[in-house]
Amino acid sequence: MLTVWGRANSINVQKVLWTIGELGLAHERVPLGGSFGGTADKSYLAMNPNGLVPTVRDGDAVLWESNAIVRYLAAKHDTGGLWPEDPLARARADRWMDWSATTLSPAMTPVFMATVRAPRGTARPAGFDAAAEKLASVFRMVEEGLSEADHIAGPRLTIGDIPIGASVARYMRMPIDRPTLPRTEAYYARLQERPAFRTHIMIPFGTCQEEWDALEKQYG
Ligand SMILES: N[C@@H](CCC(=O)N[C@@H](CS)C(=O)NCC(=O)O)C(=O)O
Repeated sequence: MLTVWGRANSINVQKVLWTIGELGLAHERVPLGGSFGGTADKSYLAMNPNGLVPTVRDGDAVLWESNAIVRYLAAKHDTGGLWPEDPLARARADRWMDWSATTLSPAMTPVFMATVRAPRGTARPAGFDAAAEKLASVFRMVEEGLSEADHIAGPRLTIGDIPIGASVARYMRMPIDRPTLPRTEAYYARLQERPAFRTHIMIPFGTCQEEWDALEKQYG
């Protein structure tokens, strides 16, 4: 049985839960982080010295870093599927995971924090428009990346789609202006046909403690 530590509305936790859902693995989840706290507890830091979520335990093995966890689960349970066997096919999927961590996520976080996580009524910070434009340019790359196939690294779902698909769902639901991205919108619709994506990714963001608590009750 896998154990996942992390709140349901964290994108990095969601990537792991979506993967677990795609693979049909039994698991339990301990809500942690955000308004649930617990990330600075000694016992948690002993498992994850970053004090961030998610953390996963599989038997005696403890892992942190969401993309590494996704890769591990896919390689262990779905070689030839989520985990492409061919090295080049795998690198094509893998690069989107790395790109997501190094380029997409840093561009998305400030915009997400300003539009979704900031308390209601908070003015948009200086530099917001430039940050939103930077984010749009990042998603134009995703749009281009989807020009040859239905998924980010080929015709079917791979590890590469996990961070990209989760991020697309965030971007499409943020209250901001977006460029027209027809391929990305079709991709987003395609992902929503997947039960595991609907269960773990298509949940409300939650804007305050009460909503986060309700989310945990509903989706926990
Ligand atoms: N690179 C890490 C980043 C983890 C991360 O930043 N997690 C955020 C949530 S998305 C977190 O723990 N924030 C503090 C909190 O939720 O208390 C990963 O991919 O696992």
